[in-house]
Amino acid sequence: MRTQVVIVGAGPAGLVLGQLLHRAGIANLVLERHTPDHVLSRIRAGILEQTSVDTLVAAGVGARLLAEGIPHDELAIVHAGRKQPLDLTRLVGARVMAYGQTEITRDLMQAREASGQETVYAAQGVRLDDWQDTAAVVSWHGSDGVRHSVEADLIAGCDGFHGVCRASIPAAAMRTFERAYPFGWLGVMADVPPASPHAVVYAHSDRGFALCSMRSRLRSRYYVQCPLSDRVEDWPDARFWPELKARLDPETAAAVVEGPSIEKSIAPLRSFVAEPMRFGRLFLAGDAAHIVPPTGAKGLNLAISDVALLAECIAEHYAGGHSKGNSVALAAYSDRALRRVWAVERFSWWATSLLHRFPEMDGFGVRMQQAELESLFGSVAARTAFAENYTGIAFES
Ligand code: FAS
Ligand code: PHB
Repeated sequence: MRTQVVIVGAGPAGLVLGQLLHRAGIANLVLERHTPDHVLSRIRAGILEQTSVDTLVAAGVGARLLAEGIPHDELAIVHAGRKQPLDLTRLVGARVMAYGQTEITRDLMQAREASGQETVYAAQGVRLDDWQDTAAVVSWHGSDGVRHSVEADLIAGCDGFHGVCRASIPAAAMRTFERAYPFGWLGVMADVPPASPHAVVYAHSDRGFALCSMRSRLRSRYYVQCPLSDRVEDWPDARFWPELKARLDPETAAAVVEGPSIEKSIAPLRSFVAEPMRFGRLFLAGDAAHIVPPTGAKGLNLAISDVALLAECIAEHYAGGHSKGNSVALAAYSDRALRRVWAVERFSWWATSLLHRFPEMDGFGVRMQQAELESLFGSVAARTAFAENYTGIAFES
């Protein structure tokens, strides 16, 4: 088999890249280790920046998003039982869109199938046989039990944090940076009207962080900070609902509609970056290259901005008549992507440090957190800076 670009991973990064390359007339093959149903069963992100919406619309997969997505012109921050609205459109002239990552993935899968592009699901044992300067070769075991191989000009590693692509790179060729947080997020989905249908609510409380979001006007998404040692079984609904409300301001708590959880999971929080994001003919994008704690609602948005840039560099590469992996456009990808990655890592780390209760935090640290929150409540400039980062920094990468 031969193609121009092999994409490892059919999450949002891989599928958006595949769609953008297809629209640029660049042949690509997607290899995914799970089945489509398994990929769609994962509950992940829910908030899109405007630039992500624009990228999806430009990729030709924005119709349902524009019809069903719920615009949020504001968000709210709760501290010491008080709620401070941040009017995003008034502060920075931008807003975000509530639309689940699962639905984005579904739209992308349908578009890919409709355009007749090839996707190999249940590809086991994907291996990068060559990704240096001479050639790019990837192999895998198909569901037919046969080992298949494909030669390409380029490989896009869109296979997430636990994928094979970054793991294939010799440690000496890469620098990694990491911060693990001493707590996790318990996420709960329930088919009840959201407590705050027009704004994501981020709550700091002595009991720990809580977040109120949604997937539709009839489906709510909530999170509470929990110890890393907790398991889902430790959080029956009877414990979750009163604990969520205890961490909110009275108005939002009163608006919470309880109901049976339809999904419950605990995710650890981490900040991680691998540098550079390019090795020979292998280009990393999305969670394969970096992870942010979900506090800033950035993981999915950063993955989409990575592949929007990568698709632009690849299109420029081929427009210059190149087929090998050596062109100015491709050489610029990693540095351009990393400038945005680090800006988003900073905001996500800062928002996580601001809003969570750190078990080991000393009295000074607690006072610093309180002072930072008070400055958000008291300063339009502080809220403007928060809003600018939350809605997506305009970026000349
Ligand atoms: P993904 O991990 O989504 O996709 C990688 C794909 O590669 C997967 O389908 C995987 O099966 C496949 N793959 C892996 N190894 C492979 C191999 N060896 N061969 C072939 N395929 C392979 N972000 C937010 O903005 N808000 C949130 O609330 C939020 N919540 C999250 C909760 C959890 C539990 C997790 C893990 C992440 C969350 N994120 C959130 C971040 C998340 O949305 C990611 O940023 C987003 O999925 C990144 O997309 P991808 O880079 O495509 O990686
Ligand atoms: C979500 O809706 O899942 C969500 C919203 C905002 C975040 C994280 C997750 O910061």
